[in-house]
Amino acid sequence: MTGSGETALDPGVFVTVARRVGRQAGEGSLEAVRGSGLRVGIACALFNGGITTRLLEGALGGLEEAAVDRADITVAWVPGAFELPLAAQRFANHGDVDAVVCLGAVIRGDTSHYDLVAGECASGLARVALDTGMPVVFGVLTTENVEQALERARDDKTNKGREAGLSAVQMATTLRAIGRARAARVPG
Ligand code: INI
Repeated sequence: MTGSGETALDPGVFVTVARRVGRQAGEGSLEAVRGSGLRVGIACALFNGGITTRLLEGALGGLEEAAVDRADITVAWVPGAFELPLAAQRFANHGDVDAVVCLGAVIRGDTSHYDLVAGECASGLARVALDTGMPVVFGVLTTENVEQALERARDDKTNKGREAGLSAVQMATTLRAIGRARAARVPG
């Protein structure tokens, strides 16, 4: 999930870093994140719905693994990936959530304006996250063909929706931990 071979994370790094810093914020593994009490919004594109609903299955599975209560999860359907940033912005400003997961599938073989849809979606989601301070996770597949998209939406631990769900919990808890570290430095 976080790489393979030479790019994979060595879990021992957290021990060696701990010896050299005052504090670390956030879990060192997506598998270890815990999200009970967190509220999560999921925006899911209907375009290429055969793929995006597999991502949604993965995301819901990931949130369940992380112990997020189903009552704390809201799913919002949007027409396509282009609309995901606006839904994410609404969740961030008015959705009463701690993190937003955005799910979509933009497939180059199927569209001449692939770059436009994928690019606007990615930059829009990044903008929402930075403008609002809300963790917004990019669970959008951008692939050359349907086969590649299906490969990333399999019913197993490699599902990119699962990774997006766990990443949302990771970011929400890490940002909270950074906030706590800052608060701890304030006298009184
Ligand atoms: N939306 C997607 O989510 N994936 C695509 O591959 C795609 N293609 O092929 O164009 C797509 N287009 C729709 C777009 O996201 C908007 O919903 C539509 O343009 C209305 O604004």
